[in-house]
Formats: sequence, C-alpha cells, structure tokens
Amino acid sequence: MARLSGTWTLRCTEKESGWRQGILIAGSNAHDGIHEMTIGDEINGVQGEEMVLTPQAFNPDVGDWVDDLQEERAAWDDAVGMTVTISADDNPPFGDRDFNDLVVLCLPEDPDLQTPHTFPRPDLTIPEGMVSFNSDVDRRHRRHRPVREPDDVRWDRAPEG
Ligand SMILES: [Ca+2]
Ligand SMILES: [Ca+2]
Repeated sequence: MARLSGTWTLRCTEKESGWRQGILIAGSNAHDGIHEMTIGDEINGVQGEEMVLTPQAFNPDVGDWVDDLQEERAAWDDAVGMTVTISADDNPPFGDRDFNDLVVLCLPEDPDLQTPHTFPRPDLTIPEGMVSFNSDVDRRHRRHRPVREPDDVRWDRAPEG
C-alpha cells in the first residue's frame, strides 16, 4: 500500500490482466472505496491528510475484491514533481510477479510537491567531505518521502479547492 498526503491525481498507465483491477482508497476526504481502473482512467482531486492506497483485483472465484501484491516507487519528475508509482501483481501467492496487472501513477496536484524547492535537490557545489554518507542518505530519503510530517508547517495550510 502507498501512503500519501495532499491532493493527487491517480492515472492508470498499465492494466494487463484478465481480472478487473482497482485501487482501494482509505483515509481520503471524498474518495474512499474501491475504484475500478483500466488504462487511461484518471481520478482527480484525491485528497486527504494520510491516505492509504491499495491495489486490488476482482477475483471471480471468490466474487470479491482482494489485495494485489504490490511494489511502489517514488521519484522526482522535473516536469510534474513528486510522483509515486504503484505496480500490482494479482492473485498472490500464485501470481506471475509481472507487476503489470495494474500500474497506477500518482501525480501531485499540490504546488508544494511540484516545485524543486519542496525537496532539496542534489547540490553539486558542496565540497567533498562536508557531508557524511549517512546524512546524505537521510536527505535522499526525506526528499522522496510522500507523507508529510505532522510538524511540517504546510499541514496548517487550508486545503485548496
Ligand atoms: Ca501478474
Ligand atoms: Ca500481467
């Protein structure tokens, strides 16, 4: 499951499975529940302070939605900002682990997550030896962390829209 805060667009970029696929949203202001998705589908304005996104597949034998096995990846895209990609393989533990049964790209709608100033970019001007390896790893981790800290002042800002 992916944990997100703020306002996001969810876009299905891959769906290669015989089973129906969807994303289960919890903790949102207005989008909780299962949303069936296929390639090209978009859900806009998914907003919440601590949302949990879980890819699911509709298992026809069970007649219900069941959790997929999933991988997630956070990345910085210079064009759109902070992105999170959820890749799912259905029918665990019997899946083929192709992780393309459902792929959902999460795109930020918050300006804070769209500017290079939100997360420190690598500063190549820092002289060698000034930064220890550990703090470098910490900073990289912080930069990609999709959930904001409660003590972050941005939490106090009123939600947009
Ligand atoms: Ca699969
Ligand atoms: Ca597949």
